[in-house]
Parts: sequence; structure tokens; C-alpha cells
Amino acid sequence: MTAKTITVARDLLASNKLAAAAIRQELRGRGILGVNLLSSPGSGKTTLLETLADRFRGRFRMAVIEGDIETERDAERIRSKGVPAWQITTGGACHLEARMIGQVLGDVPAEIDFLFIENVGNLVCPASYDLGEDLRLVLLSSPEGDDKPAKYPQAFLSADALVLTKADLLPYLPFDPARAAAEAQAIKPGLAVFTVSAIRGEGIDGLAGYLVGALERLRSGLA
Ligand SMILES: Nc1nc2c(ncn2[C@@H]2O[C@H](COP(=O)(O)OP(=O)(O)OP(=O)(O)O)[C@@H](O)[C@H]2O)c(=O)[nH]1
Ligand SMILES: [Mg+2]
Repeated sequence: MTAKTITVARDLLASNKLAAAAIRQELRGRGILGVNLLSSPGSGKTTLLETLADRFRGRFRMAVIEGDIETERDAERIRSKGVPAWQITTGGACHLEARMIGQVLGDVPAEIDFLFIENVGNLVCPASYDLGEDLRLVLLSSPEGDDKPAKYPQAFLSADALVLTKADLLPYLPFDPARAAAEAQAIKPGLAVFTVSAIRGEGIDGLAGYLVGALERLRSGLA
């Protein structure tokens, strides 16, 4: 019984991998950087995307695929910034899968620069699912505690960059950004780290520059 369950899970991940590879090829072909955002619920994924929308306006074009268990709320927030957004509601599943992204991809305008995918708020399940992105950001907010990377290693291992969010709350919390960064980098050597306050717009320039650099590398074929 147990062996059967593992086989099914393997098949699921294998078919997800195939779908993800097709999405990555299509996005690269269109010169679009796919960015997958992972974090616990409420770490600030949508707020960060709202702030990036303001920062990129008039310079870079973006679109967003939102993943949630229920409601259209996050997509509505993004649309109110004038950015095209699609909401995927999983109806209970704790992560997005590549086939779900594939169903939306045809509607994504060809002329954008960035396709952000906000995963379902969860620091565990989304880590195992490649969505065809070229860049994966894991967010960790200061109220969550600086001890989380070692407790949820897969999310940090699978990421290209760690974004420490809600930096404006640091004066009030026992959260050591250096400890969180060191713990995450012990799991994933070379992990890029950014500390931001999306509501104050602090640290966003560094992260935006990192994203633009990744887009340029993709388009020059160096990614
Ligand atoms: N103090 C502070 N609060 C923030 C910041 N960024 C987000 N928040 C708040 O944190 C809460 C959750 O933010 P969201 O952006 O909705 O978080 P999320 O990760 O998208 O949440 P889910 O989609 O439900 O997983 C909201 O009340 C935000 O206003 C920040 O930089 N500083
Ligand atoms: Mg959100």
C-alpha cells in the first residue's frame, strides 16, 4: 500500500516536470522571465508584487498568475495596479502545479517582460513543484521567526533568492536577519538575500535590479 502511494506521487511529479519543461521553453522563447514566489500565508507576496508593479511601471511590463485555495482577492489587488492577473483557485490543494499554469499561459500577453506566479501560501508543498519558472523567490517575514529555514529546508534549497520581508517591523521583533540569511545559505550556498519593506518601498531597488539582471541574462541566452 505504501509502495503504491510513493509510485503515484513519483508519477505526479514526473508529469509535472514534463509540463514545467514545456512552459519554461515557451516563456524563454517569448523572452519572458518566469518568477515563482513561495512563502507561508501572509508573508507579503502580494504586497511585494504590488510594490514591484509601482516600481516597474513605465519601464518593464509584468503579468501575474495568482494561486490561492479560494477567492479572487489577490488577482483583484494586482489588477487594481493596472497589471494583468489571473487567479487560479485550487479548491483545497496546497500548491500550484505546472498544468494549471499551462492552462493560463495562452492568455498571457506576448509582449511582457516578467511573469510572476504567486504560489498558494505554504512553505512546504509548493517547493516540490516546478512551475516552469526561471527564478524562484522564497519569502520569509520578520514575524515568522528567523529559525524557519532549517525547519522548512526544501523551500530554501529550491530557491534562487531569499526575500526577508516586513523589515519595518524589525525594531519590534526578535528576528535577526543575519541569522535567517546564514541558516538559509547553509542549506543553499550562494542563495541571494534581499531585505525589504514592501509597504515602505525599502530595499525594493536591490530586488528589482536582481530581477532585471536575470531578465537580461535570459534574453542574452546566458541564463
Ligand atoms: N508591516 C508590514 N506589513 C506588511 C508588509 N508587506 C505585507 N504586509 C502585511 O502583511 C499582510 C499579508 O500581506 P499579503 O501581501 O497579503 O501576504 P501574502 O503572502 O500575499 O498572503 P497569502 O496570499 O494569503 O499567502 C497584510 O496585512 C499586509 O499589509 C511590510 O512590508 N510591512
Ligand atoms: Mg497573496
